[in-house]
This record gives sequence, structure tokens and C-alpha cells, in this order.
Amino acid sequence: LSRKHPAPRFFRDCTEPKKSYDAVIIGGGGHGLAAAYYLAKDHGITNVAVLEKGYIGGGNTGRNTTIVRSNYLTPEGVNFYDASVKIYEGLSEELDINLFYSTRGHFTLAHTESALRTMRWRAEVNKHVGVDSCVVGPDDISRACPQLDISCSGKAPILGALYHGPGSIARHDAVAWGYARGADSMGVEIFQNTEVTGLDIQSGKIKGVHTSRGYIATNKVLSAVAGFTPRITNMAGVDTPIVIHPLQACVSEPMKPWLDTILVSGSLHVYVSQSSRGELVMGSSLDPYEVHSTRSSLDFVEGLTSHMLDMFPFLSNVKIVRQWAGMADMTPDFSPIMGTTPVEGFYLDAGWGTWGFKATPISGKTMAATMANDQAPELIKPFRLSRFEDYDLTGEKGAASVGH
Ligand code: FAD
Ligand code: PYC
Repeated sequence: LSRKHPAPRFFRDCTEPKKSYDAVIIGGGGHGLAAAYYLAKDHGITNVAVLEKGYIGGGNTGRNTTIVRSNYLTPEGVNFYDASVKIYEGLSEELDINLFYSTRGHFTLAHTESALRTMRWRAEVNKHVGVDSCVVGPDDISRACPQLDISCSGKAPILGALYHGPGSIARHDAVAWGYARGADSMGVEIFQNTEVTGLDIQSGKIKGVHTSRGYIATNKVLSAVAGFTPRITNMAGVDTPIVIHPLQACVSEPMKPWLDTILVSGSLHVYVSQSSRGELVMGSSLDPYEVHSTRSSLDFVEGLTSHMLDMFPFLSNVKIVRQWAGMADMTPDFSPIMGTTPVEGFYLDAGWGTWGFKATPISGKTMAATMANDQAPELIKPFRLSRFEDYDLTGEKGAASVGH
């Protein structure tokens, strides 16, 4: 098969790993695959294996609700996510695959004066670093989404919103497939159904990984396993403050396009956009308990749909057709953990909680640079693991996800 056109698959069907690689990436989600792609493209490191215990994109990459935005609260966060948005905007062309990247405009609705204050704060930080966000009033929201009941059935009238023009949605699986194909075409080997079961660490340095297909020697290992992070960091003896909470989502039956924008309501614990195939893609806040499970619940759909009906009473006869959950790797400050670790050659890309899909391109690029140079670039230094020891957190609680 030619690497440029590996028909009929997107990438070669690798089954027998070599005895050693220059780098091994654990996790074939968007982040692991993007890191492999940029290791090859930006640093010429192509003797790389990506090990995925299931199928690529089958973790949170294929379970998320695909919102891409950079309207965060801290300058560090805004700069980081803005760099990702900029890569996303040209990514379909770069990867030669239609990511259905669709810029819709993103409204974070404020139902209280205190929520409005946070929106003003975020708007000012965003403008200060050159990101397009502003506070708008109920009339602007109604013009953008005339179907929305601004009074929310009289229960929680909308006072205003943070409007973020670049807010977008995309086809999540295609992001994984595009990075996989791109990495494969440059020589990276991708092994599906291949689980990492142990790490070989000697005198504080990584020497290899034990897998369901045998031992692989390597001096560089990246863990990019999102909801499975504590299992891998336990193998490495590296402590993190990550806890795993389920995050659930669902889609409606397809409808004619009517919802142009992305709407998020922290107070009603609901967010919604309409996908390119007409489904309403909806989600809610994190489940409030720590559990390692991807089961979805009736309680979730009941709560979510009742709040959706407060906002859009005309949807009462629309059916929910699928619901699911992902395991969100939550950090105390709602920022990721990226960079080197106390184990030489063991790198961590984690703590992506409910906010990591939008970061896929820039996390891949910066983690590849970290692995190539054994040093994290400036852009991700605010997300280093040691910030928890240094009491130097990057607090994104007001902006990282749905509702708090
Ligand atoms: P994953 O895609 O989970 O990939 C990790 C992979 O590692 C998995 O495929 C897993 O099988 C593999 N793995 C684990 N252990 C091993 C092992 N031992 N050996 C080999 N492989 C292993 N973010 C946004 O920006 N916008 C959103 O709108 C958004 N919505 C979300 C909605 C939901 C319901 C959920 C659950 C998350 C949402 N997120 C969102 C967060 C986002 O999905 C994640 O942060 C992001 O997808 C993480 O990507 P990843 O590649 O790091 O992890
Ligand atoms: O990060 O925008 C986001 C998001 C929305 C829903 C889950 N995460």
C-alpha cells in the first residue's frame, strides 16, 4: 500500500509492533494522534507508535459535543485556546479531510446579575488579548435566535450573554481520522486494540511500555488517555489531583436547520447546537459523583429536556434518539495538565475534563514540541503539573465548561 493513499482504509492496519520506537504515545484519541502528527511534521520524528486500547476516537474524542471556542477567563487560557481555534480554521485544508468546521457564534447566557458580571469580566480579558467577545443584551440574542423564549418560561429570564463570534462546531471523529491519516502517511504506526498494561521505569527514567502485544522499548512516552489518566499515572508513580466524573450528552432526531448559533446556559445546566445533519446536540453539567463509567442515565435526559423546554417550548414533541457519557478527567482549577513529569522521558497530556476537544490541535503541537525538546513551550507552562505544589493555579472555573 502506498502511504499517501492507503486504500481502502484511512491508515495502515498495523498489528505487530516493532521491538523499539523513538517515541510511544498511549491513547489514540485526538490528542495522542495530533501529537504523533506534529512529532512527524514539525520535528521529523517518525519512528513513533500510537497505542490505542480500543479504536481510534472511541474515547472522549468521539463522545464530545464538539464546541470550539477561546472565550476563557484567564489570559493564559484565552491565548492557548485561541492558538487552537486558529489551527482549526485551516485544519480541513491541511489534513485534506472535511471536518465540517462550522463557525456559528457562541452565546453564554446570563440569567442573573452575578453571571452577567462574569461575562463582562471574560469579555474584557478576551478583548485585551485580541479575541472577539462582547456582552450583548436580550434583543441581540433574540435576533440571533428568534425561537428562544427569552423569559425561559418565566423561570429564569435571560438578562444578557457573552457573545463569542469565533465559536464553532466540527465533526469530532473526522479530527481523529484526519490526524491518524496524516501521521500514518509520514511513517507513524497506529496500533488499535493494543493496551498499555505497565510502564518500565528504571532509575527515574522511562525505558519502555508493557502492552497486550508485548514489550516495547522507548525513551519517550506520552500519556494522552483523558479519563484513564489515573491508571497510567499510577503505573508511573506520578501523583496528580485528577478525579474522574462522568459527563453526559444526547442528540435529538434530525430536524430542518433552524438553530444557527451555539447556546450555553450555566444556570439551566444546558447547552445546545444543531449539527450539520440536523440533530440537536445537547449536554448538561458534570455528574456530581466520582465514578469511572460511561453509562448514561434517565435522570440526565429528564433534567436536560425539561430545561430545554423552558428555553424552547415548541420542541415538546421532538424525540431524543441517543444518549451517552464520557469520563472527564477533572482538575481542581479547570485547566489541563501538560508537559514533563518527575519521570524522565514520561510526558503528560491530561486534565482535559469537559473542555479538551477544542484544544486538540494546539495540545498536539505543543506536546510534540515538549517531547522533541524535553522542555515545554512557553504557551503551556501555566499548565505544568508542578503548579499544584507551587500554589500557582490557572483558575478557569468560570469559563471551562457548562455550569458551575
Ligand atoms: P480521548 O479521546 O478519550 O482518548 C484517549 C484514548 O486513550 C481513548 O481512546 C482510550 O481508549 C485510550 N486509552 C486509555 N487507556 C489506555 C491504555 N492503557 N492503553 C492504550 N490506550 C488507552 N471538549 C470541548 O472542547 N468541547 C466540547 O463541546 C466538549 N464536550 C464534551 C462532551 C462530553 C459528553 C464529554 C465526555 C467531553 C466533552 N469535551 C468537550 C471534552 C473532550 O471530549 C475531551 O477533553 C477530549 O476529547 C480529550 O481528548 P483525548 O484525545 O485526550 O482523549
Ligand atoms: O468546552 O465549550 C466547552 C464545552 C461545552 C460542553 C462541554 N464542554
